[in-house]
Amino acid sequence: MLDFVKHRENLFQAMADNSVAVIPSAYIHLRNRDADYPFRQSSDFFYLTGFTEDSACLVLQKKQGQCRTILFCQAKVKEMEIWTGYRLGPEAAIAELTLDEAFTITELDDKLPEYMSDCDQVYAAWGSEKQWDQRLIDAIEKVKLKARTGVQAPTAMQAIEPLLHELRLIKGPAEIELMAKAASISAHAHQQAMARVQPGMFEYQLEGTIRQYCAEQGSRFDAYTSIVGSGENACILHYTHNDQQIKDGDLILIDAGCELNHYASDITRTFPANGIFSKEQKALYEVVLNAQLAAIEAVKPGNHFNHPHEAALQVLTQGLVDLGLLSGDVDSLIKEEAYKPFYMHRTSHWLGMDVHDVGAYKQDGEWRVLEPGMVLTIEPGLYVAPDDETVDAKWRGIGIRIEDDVLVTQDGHSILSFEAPKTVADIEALMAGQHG
Ligand SMILES: [Mn+2]
Repeated sequence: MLDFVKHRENLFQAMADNSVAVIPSAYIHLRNRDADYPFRQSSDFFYLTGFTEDSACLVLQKKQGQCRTILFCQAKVKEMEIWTGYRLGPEAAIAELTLDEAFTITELDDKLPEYMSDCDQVYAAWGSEKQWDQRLIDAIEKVKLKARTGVQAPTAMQAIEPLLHELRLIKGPAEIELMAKAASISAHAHQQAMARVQPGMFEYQLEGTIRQYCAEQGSRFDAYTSIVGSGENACILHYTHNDQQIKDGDLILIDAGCELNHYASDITRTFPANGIFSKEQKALYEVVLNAQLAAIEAVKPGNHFNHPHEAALQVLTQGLVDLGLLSGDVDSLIKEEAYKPFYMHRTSHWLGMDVHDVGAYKQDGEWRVLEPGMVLTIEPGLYVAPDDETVDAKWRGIGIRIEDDVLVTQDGHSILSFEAPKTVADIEALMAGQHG
């Protein structure tokens, strides 16, 4: 079970005394006319509350060592609930979410100056959303108006991210369990896609296969928009049109992962539409796979965040030279970034509640050292542009990426997404079983 009270306690501990933190929920965004996008709670807000409604705001006050948790949320209004569904309401929220106080969201602007009075600092995600910046500044102004009554107004606007996102970067046991489950569901969904693909299908139909499987396994939403790129589309890094017909002889790159109770998975696999890699596809695939394995080996406590990337670059560049796509001395080619036309992105990002999760990548200008509880992706790739005249025509239009979710453990790492097949032999065997 996720322990939201514990998350708040950890944040309180990091906050300076005599300070207030303000963390708003996410908004509902309009898609078109009266239709909204599906609502997704703000990760920061959910991490501290477990509350999934919109139009809410969390206020944490630490004053003379005393910590208070206050929630503002939508009032319980029967007529509104008939249209938009159940609301918890402030009264029930206190016990349900273990709060000290709760009010309706319409009371926020009146109450905020009270909570800020005689506090020195206001922690918030300053500079993220103009309306909130203005709202908080208005509240500070209201406190200043009370100066003659002896009330002190806050004197510092502090970024909440360094405190809160440091906590989110190190995952606890319940978070790791959720992420492992999400990764397992997604890994099996990739297996389903491999098993069901047929030349002639449209990319979005394979996308549908993945979503349906994840839903059957208890995931309501994807962690991000799935990328299903066949043939040359695999060379477009963030391809999400997913509307082309899959051809015999294509490779298909699928970058898809489900979200489970606000925790993400992020897996990429590349496989042949007809179940058998061509000679060129296999040659490039083996290079990417070996780069990925080398990068995963570099995930361990004490190594820094960039170690896996460096390991991947070494193998990828060597492979490009061996296959004749580049020529020259490998170390010089890496230094000159000669690999960039074929590998233009980085190897890793943090993974957590957000697919590109929070947490600093560098500390004091140095790549950060990996610690147990961090989760990162390892996702090298090679992409040969369809119009790349510098290489033999047989390589053009091939795009490959292999991505796993890797947890840093005490003595190394654990691959959360290990159930998604990735060797040529395993993929071809799985596909042969289903096609034969
Ligand atoms: Mn990724």
